[in-house]
Amino acid sequence: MKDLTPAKHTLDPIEIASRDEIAALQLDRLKWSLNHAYQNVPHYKAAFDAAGIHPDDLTSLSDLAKFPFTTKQDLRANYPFGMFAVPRKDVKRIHASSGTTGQPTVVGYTENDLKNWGNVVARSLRAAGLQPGDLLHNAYGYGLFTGGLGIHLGADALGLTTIPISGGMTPRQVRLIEDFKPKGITVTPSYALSVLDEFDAQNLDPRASSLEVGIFGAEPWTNAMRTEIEQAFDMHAVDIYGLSEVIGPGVSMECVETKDGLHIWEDHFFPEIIDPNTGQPVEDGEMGELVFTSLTKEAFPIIRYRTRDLTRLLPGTARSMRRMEKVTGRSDDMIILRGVNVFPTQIEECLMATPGLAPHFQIELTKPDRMDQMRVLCEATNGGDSTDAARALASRIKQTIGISVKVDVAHPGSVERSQGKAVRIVDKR
Ligand code: DLL
Repeated sequence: MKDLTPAKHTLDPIEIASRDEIAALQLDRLKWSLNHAYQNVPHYKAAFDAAGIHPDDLTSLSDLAKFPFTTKQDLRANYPFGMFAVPRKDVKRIHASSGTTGQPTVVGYTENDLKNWGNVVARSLRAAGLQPGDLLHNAYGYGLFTGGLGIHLGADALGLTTIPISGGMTPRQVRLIEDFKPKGITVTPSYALSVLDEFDAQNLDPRASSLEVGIFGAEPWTNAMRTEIEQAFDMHAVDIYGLSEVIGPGVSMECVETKDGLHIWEDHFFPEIIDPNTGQPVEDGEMGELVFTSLTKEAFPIIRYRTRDLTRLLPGTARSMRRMEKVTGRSDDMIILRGVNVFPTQIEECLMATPGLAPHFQIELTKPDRMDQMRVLCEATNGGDSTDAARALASRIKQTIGISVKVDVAHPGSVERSQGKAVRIVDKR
């Protein structure tokens, strides 16, 4: 793999500014953002008033903890445009979550917001090792989902040549990678595995492809999966995180030279970690739920948004801005199996460590005889002995996570393939 470390002089100065400089900028912007939300969004005025707090009460960054949280329910209650802080005509773009778990969540962007979004995504793509003039194969879905168009904005801002292929039509993905020879690919890790299968199906060697870096996000994935993908494609694999409510992709990004967690672009998004049960902020380094406050957003300011993503904050390394550890999972995706908390990422780790198994899997939950049961459905790599592999995975899960599960190793191609975000859990209880 080539060294893709970006030259220092190409970074935004704030990426490597001192912590004091960053904190001063954050405090200024936080005051603006709280005022902007309070004055222009009835929900925030009502919520702050009910909590007996006013934007002027904030004199230090830690005062933010006195302000109320915003949840997905608040956004739903204000569907569709009730959380906008500017007149509708000043909103230049609308995106929305898929709404698979209920009413879609609608978000909006002013022209300035789109510019800032482009800049943080450009910063992210640069951190991945891309430079102006490079070719990018963008396989995140285009549409209401923020992935495709968000990456596209950043690619334009950085000066890349973008192939807006979107997700799906996997044979064509491989064909265009072969013909156009992109340097980077932006895609969910699970769909990257489908693309990888297609290379095999077409008898092509993915390691011989032009790809030098893959920028993976929109769903949890493990370091074990990183190793698998890096080896399969002979390219770097880095993590990009974001969510529609905060902006979309480009909230935080892993640097290709360190791959040690994701630097949060703290000049635009202020992070906190809270204990999900008490709502109290915890110290940096402690695990908990990630909470974000936007510092510059005009159309859709978001104050203390509970992401439900679990991670911890770590000090800066390749950049001064703090890092978040790879997301373990969403609190909604935590399975409680006979009293033990389990995340799909833990199953992924066990699976990747078991020889003879392909990286595709799905978890099925059932409740025969009023006892929760978990079945892991996965696939053998070609020619492997599936009985041995199933036994090995079940025993690894028992040893490392402490739960008994049933493992079914099926033929290659039996586990449902993802074209975007993978569905890891099928709950039949
Ligand atoms: O998934 C934005 C995005 C697009 C990020 C492309 C990265 C790349 P939503 O559809 O609103 O936005 O889903 C946001 O996806 O709260 C996390 O639970 C999960 N997620 C996003 N990135 C990561 C990641 C986009 N790198 C939700 N690791 C978030 C783990 C992630 N989970």
